[in-house]
Amino acid sequence: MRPARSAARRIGRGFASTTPSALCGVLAAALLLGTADALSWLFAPGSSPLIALGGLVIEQTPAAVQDAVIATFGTDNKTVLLVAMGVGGALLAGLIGVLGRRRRRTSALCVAAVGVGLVLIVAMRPDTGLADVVPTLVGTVLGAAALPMLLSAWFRPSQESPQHRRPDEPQDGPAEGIRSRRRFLGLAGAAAAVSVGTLAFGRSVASVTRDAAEAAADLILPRPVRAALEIPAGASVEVDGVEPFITPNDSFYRIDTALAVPELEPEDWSLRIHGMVEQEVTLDMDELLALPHEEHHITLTCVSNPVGGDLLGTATWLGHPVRELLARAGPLDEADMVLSTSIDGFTASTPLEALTDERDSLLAVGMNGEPLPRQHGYPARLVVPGLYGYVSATKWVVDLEVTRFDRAEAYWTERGWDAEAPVLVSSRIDVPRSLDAVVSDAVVIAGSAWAQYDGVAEVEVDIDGDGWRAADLAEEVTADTWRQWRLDVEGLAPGRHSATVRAITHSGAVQSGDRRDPIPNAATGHHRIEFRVE
Ligand SMILES: Nc1nc2c(c(=O)[nH]1)N[C@H]1C(S)=C(S)[C@@H](COP(=O)(O)O)O[C@H]1N2
Ligand SMILES: [Mo]
Repeated sequence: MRPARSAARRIGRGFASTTPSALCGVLAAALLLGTADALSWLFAPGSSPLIALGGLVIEQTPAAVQDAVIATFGTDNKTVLLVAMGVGGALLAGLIGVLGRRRRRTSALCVAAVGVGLVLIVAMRPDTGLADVVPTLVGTVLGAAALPMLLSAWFRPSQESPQHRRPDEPQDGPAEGIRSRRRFLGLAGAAAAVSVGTLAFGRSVASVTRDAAEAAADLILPRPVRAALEIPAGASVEVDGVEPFITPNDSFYRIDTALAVPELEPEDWSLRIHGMVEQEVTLDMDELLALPHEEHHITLTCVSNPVGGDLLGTATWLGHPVRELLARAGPLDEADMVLSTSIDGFTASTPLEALTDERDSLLAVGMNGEPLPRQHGYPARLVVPGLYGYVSATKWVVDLEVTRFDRAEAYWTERGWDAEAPVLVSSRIDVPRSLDAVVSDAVVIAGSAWAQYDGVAEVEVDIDGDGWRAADLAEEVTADTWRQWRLDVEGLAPGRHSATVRAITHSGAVQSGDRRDPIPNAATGHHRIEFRVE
């Protein structure tokens, strides 16, 4: 036999026996996770190992990687995480399956070890009791038991028995081989059906409970003592393709570390204000809603927004001024920071001053006339004009600790981001879209600019590197909101052109053109697009 052919045959045989054993591993893992997921949704809400593992991965992923994922995939970052987890999990499970071809017992132990790891991860989550680990334990027992059975059905009863056959050789000639394959197909089919079925069941129970909870979310918003300014028609430049001034709730960007949105009911909510204060204050939802509420238009921005990106939006927020809440507690003179904590453990460090000065920092319960959507912090969150979300906009907020920057650190600060992060002036071109062909010699270039708390005073556009020209600005609603702008250009010759934008604030800060990554305190650089005139 020629060596090349025998090598090819060996590889072929290797493949033929590796693929089914890897498949056995994947099936056992699916059985483990599917059962655990479904049981958890039925009996111990929030204890799914998938959610716990995802949470851990999010927490442990280096900030630079997270940021790259957020910058590239924006709000889809959670899907990317799930796909990555799926691929990683399938690889590991496949490896365990391949190992199990020769060592059934060891592979079952590996599944059990992975299961115990998952149990520990579930147990590490805040607020877990004994009942929360049961679903994962049950799944683990099933998965560990299923793997050797599947392998035995495909190959032959056991490698650990004293017969000296090649492992992939059926036991008693072709007839036994076929029976064994049938047994395998039956078992594998059952395992696949059970895992897909339970997983789908678990997910649908999850969505039914969520819908029910959403329907039951009957927080009645208080009438504001101070309503938001009416948005003047002049706040829009009336150009198709420019993002509307108010971002609807269902298209508002969402960024957080929560894989499963916390389900916090108003009757279970309370806020504790403590730390360096004269007196601790605790407030439940009825008490909060009875306090005077104000409505303000505020643009919220994510520090991870890349140049030209869309991780920002403007809403009309309804809330009680944080300034007044803090005044009840009486912060001590030495304090300079408030560490806010969410029900899921996320923390943000906000300069005390930004919460006590005259700006409209809110403990918000309403967003665009509705209770906060669950994804955006139901039943209460912070909104602070002029600071990036990660240092101020804690959703599902339940705790405010008055402290000092040299005493406490927040979630993202521990991961390399700046402890303080005021919003940098920035601007974006929405129209034309990059590489659009414009069929006219009267070109409209338009977009938005923002510099919350300072406010946008000027926007300038540079066409083809010919120098900055002043754009027409829409009416300013407040210094805390973004501002639309447009520039009408005539007489551009057919062919390729570029446009670059920059903004200048009321206090004279000019948007920097230096290209810089978002970490540690926001990207800088001018948004530039290219388009064709035809
Ligand atoms: N509990 C909690 N609050 C959070 C976060 C989080 O991960 N967890 N992320 C912050 C970040 S980084 C941003 S940009 C804003 C985004 O708010 P949104 O999702 O309502 O747009 O929420 C902030 N509040
Ligand atoms: Mo963010």
